[in-house]
Amino acid sequence: MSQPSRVLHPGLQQKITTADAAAALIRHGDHVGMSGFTGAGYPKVVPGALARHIEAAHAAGQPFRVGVWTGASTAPELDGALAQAQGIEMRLPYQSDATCRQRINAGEMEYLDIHLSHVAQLVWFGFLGKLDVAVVEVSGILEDGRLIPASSVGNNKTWLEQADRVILEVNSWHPAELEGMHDIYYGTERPPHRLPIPMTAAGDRIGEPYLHVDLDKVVAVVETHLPDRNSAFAPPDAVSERIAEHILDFLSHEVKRGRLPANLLPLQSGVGNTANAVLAGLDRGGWRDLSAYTEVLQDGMLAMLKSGTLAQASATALSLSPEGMQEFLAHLPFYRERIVLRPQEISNHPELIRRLGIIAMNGMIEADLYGNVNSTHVMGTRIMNGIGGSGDFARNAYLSIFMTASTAKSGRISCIVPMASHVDHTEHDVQVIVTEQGLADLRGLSPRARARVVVDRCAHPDFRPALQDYIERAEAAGRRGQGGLHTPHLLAEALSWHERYERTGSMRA
Ligand code: 0RQ
Repeated sequence: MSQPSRVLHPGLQQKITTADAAAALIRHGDHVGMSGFTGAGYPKVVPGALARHIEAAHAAGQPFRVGVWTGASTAPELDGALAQAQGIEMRLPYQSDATCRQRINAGEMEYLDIHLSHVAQLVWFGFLGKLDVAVVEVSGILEDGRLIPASSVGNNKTWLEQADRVILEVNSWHPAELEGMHDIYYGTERPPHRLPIPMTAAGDRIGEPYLHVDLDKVVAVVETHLPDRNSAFAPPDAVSERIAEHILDFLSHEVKRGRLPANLLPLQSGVGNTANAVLAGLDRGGWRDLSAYTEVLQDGMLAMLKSGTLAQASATALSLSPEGMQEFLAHLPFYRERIVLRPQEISNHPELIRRLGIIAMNGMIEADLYGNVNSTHVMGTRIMNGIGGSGDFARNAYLSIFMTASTAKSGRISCIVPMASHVDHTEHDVQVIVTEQGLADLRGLSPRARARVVVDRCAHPDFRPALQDYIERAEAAGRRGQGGLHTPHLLAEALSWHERYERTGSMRA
C-alpha cells in the first residue's frame, strides 16, 4: 500500500491481514455488527470478501447466512453484495438497498425495522441475541490502541463493546484531520443508574474524540484506501421547491408569532431532494446563526455552515458527495470547529431531542386524514426503506413536520389517503403535514378538524373531491349511529383505496 500506515499500535500491526483472511473469521450463523451510516464509514472490503465466501459455501451445498446489524443504510459493497449472495439471515435496523428491499419483500430475508436510538440498548440487554463479530471502519489507530473514527460513528461504540471478535478496517482515504471531530460519550449507564446527559446546545462536546476497544478481542486489521460512496443531489425539482417554500413561510410565520426564536431551534432534516431544497431555501432566505442536531450532515448543510446560516452542526454521519468532500477538505479548520460527530444513541437521543427543542423535518410515503403517517410501507405490505431516525425525532421534537409530494407514480396514487395503510408515526406525533399543494398545521385541532385541513391544504386537486366526499359520508354514517364521530371512518371503504390501485393501477379509477 502506497499510503503510510495508520496502524500505529505495535500489537495491532501484527494483526494486519487481507480482507479474505479477515472474512474467513466470520462463520455461518454469526451476528455481525458493521459500521456504516448512509454511504459513510462502512467497511469497504471485508463484506465483499464475506459475500464471496458465502457464495462458495452455497455452491458447495453448505448453509452460510449471517445477521447484519449496522448504523443505518450502507452501500452496495455491503448491503448489495451480501443480499445478492443470499447471505443475510436478518437485517437491522435500517436499509435502503434495492437488492435488500427485493429480498425482504420476497420473504427471502428477515428485517427488523427499529428506531435508530433504540439499537444500542436492545443489544446491551441481549434482546437481539449475542453480537459475535464487529467489522468497523476507522480512520486510524493510535499508538496506545485508541481508534480514530471514520466519517460516521453510528453504533460503532456498541459493536466494539459488545462483540466477541473485532475486525478493524483502517481506511487511509479518510482525511487525517477527522481526528478530533468526533465526540464519543461513554457516560450512558443502564437503568436504574442513568444520569442526565450533560448537553444543552447542539455543538456541545461531552465525550472524547476516540473509540476504545479491548485489544485482545481484535482478531484482524485490514488496511484500505477506498472512498465513501455518497452521491450528489440533483437540483431540487419544482415540487420540492414548492414544499420548501411552504415550510419556509411557516417558519417565518412562527418567528413573527414569537413561537420560534429568530435563529429558530436546532434543525433535524431527513435525507433527499426535498430536505435539500428546504436547506437551500433557508440558506437563501437571510437566516443566520441556526444550528443543526441531526443524523446525517450532507452537502446542503456544508453550504449553510460556509455562508454563516448555520453556526453549529451535530450529526452521526458526514455524508458528503465527492464535490462536498473537496469543499470540506479545502476548508478543514473552518468546518472542524463547527461540526461534531456522535454515536447514534446520542444524535438520536429522545432526552436531547426534547431538551434542545428540535425542528424535525422528514419525508413520508403517505398521511391519512387524521395525521397518521406511513414512512415505510408501499401499499401497506411492501417495505421501502425503514423508519430510520424519523420516529426518534418526530415523537420528541418541538415541531414535527412530515413532507411528501401530494401524489406518487405519475399522479396515479394519492399520498393523502383516508386511512394510512401502515402507521409509523401516529396522529399524536405529527404536527405539520406539507405537500406542494400547501401546509396543514394540525396542532390543537381535533380529528375532524384535522381531516378538513389536511384535505383542503395538502391533497392534490385530482383527489380532493373524493376525499371530501369520504369525510362527509363518514361523518353522516357517524350521525346515523354507524360508528363514532370522534374519528369518523367508513372502515370497509378506507382501505379499498389501496386495493383499487393494486387492481387497476390507479387510485383514481
Ligand atoms: O419510488 O423510487 O420506485 O420511484 O417511494 O419517494 O418521492 O422519491 O421520496 O426519496 O423522500 O422518500 C418516506 C421513502 C420518501 C423516505 C421515504 C415511492 C416513490 C419512490 C421514494 P421509486 P420519493 P423520498 C432520517 C430520517 C424513512 C426514514 C427517515 C424514507 C419512492 O423519506 O425512507 O425518515 N423515510 N429517516 O414513487 C406508493 C405512495 C408513495 C410511493 C412515494 N404514496 N405510494 N409509492 N412512493 N410515495 C434519515 C435516516 O434515517 C438516515
